[in-house]
Amino acid sequence: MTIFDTDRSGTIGFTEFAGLWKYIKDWQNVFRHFDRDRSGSIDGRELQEALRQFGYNLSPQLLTLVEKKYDFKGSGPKTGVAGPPGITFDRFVRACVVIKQLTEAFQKLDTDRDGWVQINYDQFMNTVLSLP
Ligand SMILES: [Ca+2]
Ligand SMILES: [Ca+2]
Repeated sequence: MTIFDTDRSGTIGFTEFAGLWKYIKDWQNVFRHFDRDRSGSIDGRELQEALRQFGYNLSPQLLTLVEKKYDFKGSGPKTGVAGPPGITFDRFVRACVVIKQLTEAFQKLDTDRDGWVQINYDQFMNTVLSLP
């Protein structure tokens, strides 16, 4: 919840709660917007369209990886719960937030903006572990 705790007080106050509520409402609108077939979940094509509009040009392989990682079926057979195929609302939000944070982490390292970074083990671990 650290992203909503804007004053870093460790708790979520009323204004932060209002911000969180608006944030969720916004995400619900985003989710509904990209759920073109109104299935209640985001499939591969819908995901591609959403990420493209957010400005993330992921390769087809990466899109498949994201889809697999956040697809309900990807949660493993041990849950035994049947859900709609595709990415549900909370997973969609998580996927978008993670892609945003990873992209920003990369861009911070790619200071000359050529799409390449050279980092050592320390920097790699530091980058990955600083992500929430
Ligand atoms: Ca859908
Ligand atoms: Ca670079």
